[in-house]
Amino acid sequence: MPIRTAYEGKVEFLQILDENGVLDESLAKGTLSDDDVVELYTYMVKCRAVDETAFKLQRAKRMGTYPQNKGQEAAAIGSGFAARRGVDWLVPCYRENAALWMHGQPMHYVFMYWMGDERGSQIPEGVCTLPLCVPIGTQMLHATGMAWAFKMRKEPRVCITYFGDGATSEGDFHEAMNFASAFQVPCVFFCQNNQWAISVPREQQMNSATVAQKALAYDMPTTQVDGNDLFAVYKATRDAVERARSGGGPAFIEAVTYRLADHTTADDARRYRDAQEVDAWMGKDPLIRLRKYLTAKGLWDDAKQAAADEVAKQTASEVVRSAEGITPPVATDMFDYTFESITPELETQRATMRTHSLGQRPQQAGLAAH
Ligand SMILES: Cc1ncc(C[n+]2csc(CCOP(=O)(O)OP(=O)(O)O)c2C)c(N)n1
Ligand SMILES: [Mg+2]
Repeated sequence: MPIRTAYEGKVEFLQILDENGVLDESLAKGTLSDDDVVELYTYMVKCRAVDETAFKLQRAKRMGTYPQNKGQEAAAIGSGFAARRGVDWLVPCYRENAALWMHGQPMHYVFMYWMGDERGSQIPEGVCTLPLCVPIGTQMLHATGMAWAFKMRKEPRVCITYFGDGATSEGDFHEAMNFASAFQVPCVFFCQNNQWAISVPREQQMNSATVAQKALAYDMPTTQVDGNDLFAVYKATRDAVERARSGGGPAFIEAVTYRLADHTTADDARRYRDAQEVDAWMGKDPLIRLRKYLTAKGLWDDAKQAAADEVAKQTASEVVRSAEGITPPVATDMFDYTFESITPELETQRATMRTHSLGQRPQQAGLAAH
């Protein structure tokens, strides 16, 4: 009996705007208008400035820790722009701030979150974004469940869930993918493959040539895009979102990008990354190529850049003012709003801010003794 092929799969790679700012006009047709690109580039400049400001705040001890989004702005902005604000839900990790802000999450909430203020996880009425998710991979299951609800309720909504390359090594990822595929829910799985999971390079993390091919196992439409190319990210995400909205089920997108900064402010990537590798990716920066493209088209010049930089600087200052201007939460809130009634041991802890078990002195926790 002849052996026949039981399954064959392939993964396509989409790039529309190359590193030199040269656009493939035929692939770009029907994607972003000139006005869109100018608006999104200006927004990208703003998001980069806010990101750099968060880094400086942490170094000045005014923020606990912060994972920079630097270098991954096209992935966040191109995908966020493909989703309908107030209709579709964004279910993030922590490296797509620009998408959340685009959908109405106040910028300073993200700062508050990283300053340790839980109120930074609030979602204003009408904003369809979930809070940042630090436990790697858990949010994909939430997104799948939400998308299942949309399907059952016959609501024309779609979820986009964001995660890193490292997250695809988690069991949660595979459970979410399998469920989404088996139930054909309207969920777009958007992987920001930034080449590193803290200090583990992608090649050590997995033996797959691409992340996108993992979706073949779940029979999901899947594609790999240049994640630093706004046009390619937008086109792939828009196609996936609109297919899901019209009942076509889930889809997978691997955005090939790079984490230009450290993993978080608690990391020093120079200890494990080659400076040449970082330099090479600096040249693929999404802001640089978009500026080149706009300049060559006569849509951008130095004066416009200076104006955009100024607006970005002002926005960053306002974000800091708002995040630091809010009255800090009271430390006893964790007792008052967690338990209906507290035990005598907790009552003592509430009064002294120390636990007997650890023999902790209040000063160690940076608190004044009662
Ligand atoms: C469940 C879980 N395991 C481990 C960690 C520790 N951790 C934090 S970030 C990270 C790497 C994530 O890499 P990736 O998914 O590629 O995202 P990136 O940080 O590169 O954007 C790990 C292992 C965690 N936060 N949650
Ligand atoms: Mg990663």
